[in-house]
Amino acid sequence: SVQERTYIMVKPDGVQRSLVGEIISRFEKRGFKLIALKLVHATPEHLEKHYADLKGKAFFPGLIKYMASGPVVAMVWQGLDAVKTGRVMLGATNPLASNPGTIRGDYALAVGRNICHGSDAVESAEKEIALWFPEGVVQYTNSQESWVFE
Ligand code: YYY
Ligand code: MG
Repeated sequence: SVQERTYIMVKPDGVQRSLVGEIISRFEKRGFKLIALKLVHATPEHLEKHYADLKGKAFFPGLIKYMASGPVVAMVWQGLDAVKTGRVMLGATNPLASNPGTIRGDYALAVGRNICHGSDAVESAEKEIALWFPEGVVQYTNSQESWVFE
């Protein structure tokens, strides 16, 4: 749906490597609407909730340590098929398998330093948005909408 929302996050390596603007720019130019954004240095406890589904995986402790190593940029983007399209724009989890033209395919090499996160389903997007933005998202009219959608 046109109202679909996804949670997109620039990970600590993306922030350190000055890729925040680039990643935001791709979502803006594609036609998605930014409805929430903040820079946060998340705690391990918060990140364990975000990645609760992966608890028990061998890479889980390293993943939490990496994600807590610096600030991340937390965002909510809204638009047509935002969850699936967002994942396509990010590329495969392992950057070596990501196509050029995707964010990971253009800027990353290692699975454990893949610079960005995107929700994998509408239900997980709703959970992640609630976790990172308990204060809620921002309501406003974007005048470009009528030019982006039929
Ligand atoms: O949703 P996505 O980020 O593409 O992958 P997930 O399977 O949810 O894993 C989350 C995160 O964990 C991934 O972005 C990198 C890291 N990771 C890893 O370090 N090693 C793996 N073998 C798999 C995932
Ligand atoms: Mg995932």
